[in-house]
Amino acid sequence: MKIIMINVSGRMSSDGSRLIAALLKRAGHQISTVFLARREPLDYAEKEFMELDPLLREVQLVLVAVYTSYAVRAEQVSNYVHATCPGVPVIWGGPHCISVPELGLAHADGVCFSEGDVAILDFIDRLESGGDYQATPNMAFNVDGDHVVNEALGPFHDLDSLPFYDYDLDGQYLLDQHLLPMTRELLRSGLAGYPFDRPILYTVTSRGCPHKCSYCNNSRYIAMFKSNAIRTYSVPRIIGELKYILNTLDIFDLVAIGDDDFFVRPTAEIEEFAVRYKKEVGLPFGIAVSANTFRKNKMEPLLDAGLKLVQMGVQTGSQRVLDEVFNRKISVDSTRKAIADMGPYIEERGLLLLLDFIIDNPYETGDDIVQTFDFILRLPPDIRINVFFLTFFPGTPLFDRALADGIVDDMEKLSFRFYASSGLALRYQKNYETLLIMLLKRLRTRHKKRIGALIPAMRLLRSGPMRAAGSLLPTSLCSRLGKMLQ
Ligand code: B12
Ligand code: SF4
Repeated sequence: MKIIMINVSGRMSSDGSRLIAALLKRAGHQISTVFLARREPLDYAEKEFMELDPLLREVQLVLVAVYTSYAVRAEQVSNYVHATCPGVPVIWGGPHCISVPELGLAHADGVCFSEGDVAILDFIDRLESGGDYQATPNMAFNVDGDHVVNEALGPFHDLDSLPFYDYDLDGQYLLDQHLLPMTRELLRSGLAGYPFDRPILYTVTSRGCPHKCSYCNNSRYIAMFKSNAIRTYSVPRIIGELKYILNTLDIFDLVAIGDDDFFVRPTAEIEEFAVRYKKEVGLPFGIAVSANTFRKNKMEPLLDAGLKLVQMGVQTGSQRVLDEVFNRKISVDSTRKAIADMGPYIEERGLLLLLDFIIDNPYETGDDIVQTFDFILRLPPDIRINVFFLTFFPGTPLFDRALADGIVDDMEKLSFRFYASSGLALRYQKNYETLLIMLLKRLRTRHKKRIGALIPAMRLLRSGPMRAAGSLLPTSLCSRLGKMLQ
């Protein structure tokens, strides 16, 4: 079958859509992939979609890979396909469809609401053979306005059986004003990103997570299967894939392992990975870890193998918010301890430690926010911080809570804002304490060397009298200042 995969997320992702494309190729289908990979503006003009016409003319199936933040774009391109290619099914998949299948069904003929590895092949087999494709497990369909939601298959376990991500540039395109055949140069600049601004090869070597954070998409798997079973790729499979991609495309400067928590693996496996990675891959690499699973004996072999970046979620300095709002069973104290344990590696081994925080959370009090400020204030200057804005992703328990509390509207597209800073204003916490965090983040980023000298002034700013005075600032001014500080 001739298929087009349209990935609407603002980057040339290395996610499930490349895997689905690889699975389809292995099954003998012809698939081209178009990345709508510009970050902003979100909207695409009809003139731009018209560039897809030569590809669309040939295909029998259109797949759209959707993240919630880009759902508007998926809607636009799906409307265009429906209008120009009547009868060609448009099927959505990806995190947004796992979050809220019913939202996808308003614009697509069908959605894949769980893992797609088995479902997509099953669906196409049924479609080609004239079978009942609308009964495909893991998928839901729009049948004359009614939603047919089929059974969910259990978690997919045999990760090693999956093909490598599709990095064959032949048949891949970038759509940004014009349809451009993908080249090494386009991919290289598209994949150059934070924090090093160098091209990063993202990979994911596991699925599942032991936690149940209320703001995370993982909650959908928990709702379906009661837990989000951890499954890992074997070390030979990981190394095999990295070698394959890096040998095919020598454009990457760094490998980033996107697993929610690389340290869910046993120490022996991490040691095996470190030895083989150093010998057979050798590029500097990054991982994400959690304070709960952090162990020095897991770090050290990896540092020896070229580990240069560790990302860890702190989210808030308030234990109350972790417990009562985020349902995140990771204590502030254990997070502090893991950070302290990693401290020496920063100077001795050139490690960049990147900590994630979430601000603009309407469920935080001024005192909660100040606890986050204090947490950041105590961090050594060499630690980099990311300050994200809380996004209520539909399908998560926190979204449901915010909906019940009237904080978000059911379909409000702005609720799905980008959680990284992107010129968006503060929405919920237009107050002095939040401005303090934003100011501190800015000073740490721009005046790293002088941050030590600025700490007494920052302490003064967070003192009771200053907070009392700050509480008199009008929200409109806080909002404007917040924008300036981004
Ligand atoms: C690693 C990671 C990143 C990395 C790398 C992403 C990448 N791989 O390119 C970085 C840091 C760059 C990143 C960035 C972002 N991320 Co991120 N990321 C992840 C993480 C931890 C793993 C993603 C992954 O590769 N999973 C493994 C693959 C196999 O799973 P998958 O992509 O879901 O694919 C399966 C199914 O969805 C389905 N499928 C996927 N695509 C399609 C398409 C079709 C047509 C079909 C039928 C099926 C199908 O089949 C696949 C195989 O079973 C997830 C959390 C998670 N555990 O999934 C968050 C997650 C996906 N990220 C999220 C977000 C919000 C983002 C950002 C939008 C943040 C931002 N605002 O900037 C950006 C944008 C990403 C983008 N691609 O544009 C959210 C998405 C929530 C949502 N409802 O959309 C998640 C779920 C985390 C969360 N908060 O809950 N991310
Ligand atoms: S630890 Fe990360 S991936 Fe796991 S549930 Fe929490 S936010 Fe989601």
